[in-house]
Amino acid sequence: MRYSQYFIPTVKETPSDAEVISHQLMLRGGMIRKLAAGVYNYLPLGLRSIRKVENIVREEMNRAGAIELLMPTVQPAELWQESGRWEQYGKELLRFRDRKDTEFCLGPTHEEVITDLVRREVKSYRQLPINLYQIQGKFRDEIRPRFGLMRGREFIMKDAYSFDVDEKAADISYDKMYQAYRRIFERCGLKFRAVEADTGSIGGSWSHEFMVLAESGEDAIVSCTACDYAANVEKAEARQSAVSEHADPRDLEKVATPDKKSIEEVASFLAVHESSLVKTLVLLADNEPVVALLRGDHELNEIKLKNILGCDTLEMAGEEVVVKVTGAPTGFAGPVGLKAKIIADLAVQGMKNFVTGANAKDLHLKNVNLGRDFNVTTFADIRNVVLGDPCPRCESGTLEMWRGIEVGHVFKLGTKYSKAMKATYLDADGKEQIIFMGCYGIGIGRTVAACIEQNHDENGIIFPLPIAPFHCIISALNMKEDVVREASEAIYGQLAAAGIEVLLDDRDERPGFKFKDADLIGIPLRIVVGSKNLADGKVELKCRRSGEVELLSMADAVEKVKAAVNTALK
Ligand code: 9G3
Repeated sequence: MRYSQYFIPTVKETPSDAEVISHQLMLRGGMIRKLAAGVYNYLPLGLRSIRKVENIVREEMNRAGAIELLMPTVQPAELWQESGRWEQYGKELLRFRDRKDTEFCLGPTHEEVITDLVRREVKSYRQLPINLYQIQGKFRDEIRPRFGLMRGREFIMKDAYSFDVDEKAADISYDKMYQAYRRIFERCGLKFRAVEADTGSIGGSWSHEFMVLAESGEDAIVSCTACDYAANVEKAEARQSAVSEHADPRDLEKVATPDKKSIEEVASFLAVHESSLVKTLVLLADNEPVVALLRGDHELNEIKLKNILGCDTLEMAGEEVVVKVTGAPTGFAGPVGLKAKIIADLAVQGMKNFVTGANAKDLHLKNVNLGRDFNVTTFADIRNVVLGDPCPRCESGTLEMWRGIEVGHVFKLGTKYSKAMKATYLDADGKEQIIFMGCYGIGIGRTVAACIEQNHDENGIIFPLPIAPFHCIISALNMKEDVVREASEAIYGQLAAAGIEVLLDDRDERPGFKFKDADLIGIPLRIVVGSKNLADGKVELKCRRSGEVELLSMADAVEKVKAAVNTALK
């Protein structure tokens, strides 16, 4: 490809509305252009990387025995009404009516569509297992699309769905996908971790997220220093600290805490550590008040609490509900004398003589003790784990914290959709059985963006070769000079003939301008052709990642590029 006849609108200045480096570099590198909030044009360079990721995904999905198909983007509302999800989702599901006033939505995912297809076409156990996948545009009307392709509204997803005779077989399908995902992200040159994750609104029994480790990641994950346990903080288990305090219960004592509401204010006012306070949170679970107790220095994990309560909605109660439930304004709530359902975190179980609100304005209680002063409905793990917590899986490790970008998510769905939509098969005895499902997603654009988050420097992108838009760029310093033009064309022809993806920068621009563009768009290998070095029969070969520069004969430079590409793609 010749740069002068291609379309790579690079820009020098950093766009103001791009907050993360991958968004900045994809705009500056002429890879994407925004059409509307969260809706992007994939320009030629961006599309080449997108297609590379898609092809790696396709190869590994096919290798795992999955079969590619393509479902429509437009989905009839009635399928979502059958699965019960039409009412479950709000504005994030973009709905519209066709000319006959029939309701549709733009597909944010395809569980309903694929289950409808399979319930019509699969009748016998002989047709199972089957794993069908597609690579296709999705639309989710995010309230705050941002970070470029990392959180778009329209985005390309590979979504796969497995169908099995029973849970045991479904576990095998799940594991095949889990292994395929590891190969995919390894081949994309990413540093990633698979972490235990919450199944969220999708339902189902179990899920793992594939997280690319990056400081700009929106997700918080933990991993053990000793074993291979890793989890999204939403799900990471906090093991109860075995030790419980051995102090004898002291007499309950009211203490004035004028206008001291927050944990920090009360702790410092009473000159005690936050961990000897118990915070009392009032929430509404399906609009019913519920009280959560946590040690003062711990944070409530609302996803854990929601899963334990089994409620559809859970939110912090407003001031008027706090006053109604506790008799006091926010900041002075406590468990003593409360008539509400109390869920206490496991860490509260071992506490003695702690401080809580007194359910009266400007008053707290000291030396509160479980059993004597109040009772708890349920003890459960409802807190976020923190750095240094003991690992819930092994006896020796502790938890480290990371930020991650979720690029893949695999779910065990069980029979959530097959039951609701009656996707069944006849077993060997002719008995009707419910199909067991799994679903498996990869964000294609997000994978490219995450790769840039992990692979860049102050000059721009440093693409891992397998997903680089081109393998090699030839920076011809002055195509007006015959020797430079002839040498550049010769190298270009030899590389192209060898199947190397090569971009010849034949523009009439100054060398420095070309070098800046080459560094910005992150092509892994660069050959510089200039008359000075040519006089010695040499060209310059530069590796974008290491910065290493070699002076070589043209023939050696071509051989080195071919070898480097073959090694990287092996
Ligand atoms: C919706 C909207 C947004 C959604 C969903 C439905 C996320 C929804 C979860 C999944 C689960 C898996 C198959 C591929 C892998 C992920 N956001 N999810 O179901 F209507 Cl508006 O999509 N689906």
